[in-house]
Amino acid sequence: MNDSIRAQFPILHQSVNGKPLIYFDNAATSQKPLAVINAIKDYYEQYNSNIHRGAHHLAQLATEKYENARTAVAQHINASEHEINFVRGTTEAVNLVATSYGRKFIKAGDEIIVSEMEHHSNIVPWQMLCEEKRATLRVIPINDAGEIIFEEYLKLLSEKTKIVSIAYISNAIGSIHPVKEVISEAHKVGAVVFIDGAQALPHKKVDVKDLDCDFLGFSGHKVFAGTGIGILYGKAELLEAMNPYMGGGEMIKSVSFAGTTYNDLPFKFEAGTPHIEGGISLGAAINYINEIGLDKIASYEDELLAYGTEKFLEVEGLRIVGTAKNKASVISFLVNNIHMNDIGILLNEQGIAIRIGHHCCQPLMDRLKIEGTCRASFAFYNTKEEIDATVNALKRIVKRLS
Ligand code: C6P
Repeated sequence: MNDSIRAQFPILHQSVNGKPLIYFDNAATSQKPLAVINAIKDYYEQYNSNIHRGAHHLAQLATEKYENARTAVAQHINASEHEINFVRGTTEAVNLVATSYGRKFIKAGDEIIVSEMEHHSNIVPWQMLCEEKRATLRVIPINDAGEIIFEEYLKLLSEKTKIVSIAYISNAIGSIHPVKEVISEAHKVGAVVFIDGAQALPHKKVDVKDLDCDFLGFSGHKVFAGTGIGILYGKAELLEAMNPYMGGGEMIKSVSFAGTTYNDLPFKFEAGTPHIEGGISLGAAINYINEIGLDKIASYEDELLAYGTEKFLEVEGLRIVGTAKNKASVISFLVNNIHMNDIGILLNEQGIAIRIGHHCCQPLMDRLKIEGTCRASFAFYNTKEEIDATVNALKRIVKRLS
């Protein structure tokens, strides 16, 4: 990747604490290219309006752009437009399915399976559903490298299994799960599968037909779009069978005190005025990454991961947490007995942004018997020079604190 790509991201060209910013917190949220920033700006400067209801020019333009974004997302993941529901993010996507699908189809004694390394947003909604329905949450264990133990998963599956919900890529340690195999095994026992795609969409091509997942959720802000927007994909027949998540405007065909009829997909799940510029920004982001090419992005990030892994291990006492064979561009690490908070603070003093803590994966940290990690997560606009600068800073920190 070259300077012309970095030039598309204005935020990267600044100093923090007198040093050039090195942004390695992409798993938390990614930075936005000019194509996205301008799409949001254009919306407010040229055609801000509510959508789907106005008869006037601005409303028509806003509706067209918003729906074009839905089309871009549908094409990107190989779905149909009516299977693409705009939501606030991955968290809302999981909650929507747990509530709308779960309340209708889960009953006492049923089982829901998640893995030991899920983000809290892919645990808590299922726990809430299990509590309400007296169903049971079962957990796929992981090995020390941070991979799910597939044989153990197979043992958990039974005719009681109704939902399997798993991340494509772990946010905390970067493991890429064999989701296609997870899905096909779940289908053998008649369970539906939710894929948490929050960390996958920014890095790789996700084809819902090829995976045959029943649901997929992801967040716009991790895929170079604005915050507060995300996608829930669901197979049309499942979405049709589910009750609406929220009631209000847009999601109805007609309302009377005798009863209400719901709108067709996808509007049935989109009550109220949506996050219009968010949706438009997501369309712009998807078009942007497709212009670069996800294959190119993925292979460059693999290169960064391989380079970074080798370089980070040069730091005395540094241990990488999460060494799955199949990994995304995330390096979670700890250094001897230096507290992760100290590393985070001292790197920030050098203008280097990483995330520290449990990364909303406390059960994973319990399994690994650690409090948390330092996490450097790379995007395609990062460089090997930034990795070198970070490693040098880490070496200085070790010297100072050991
Ligand atoms: N992970 C991280 O720093 P929302 O907040 O709804 O956009 O995404 C939630 C979420 C769900 N699943 C996975 C795998 C995720 O990584 C995240 C968000 C961020 O790792 C913030 S905790």
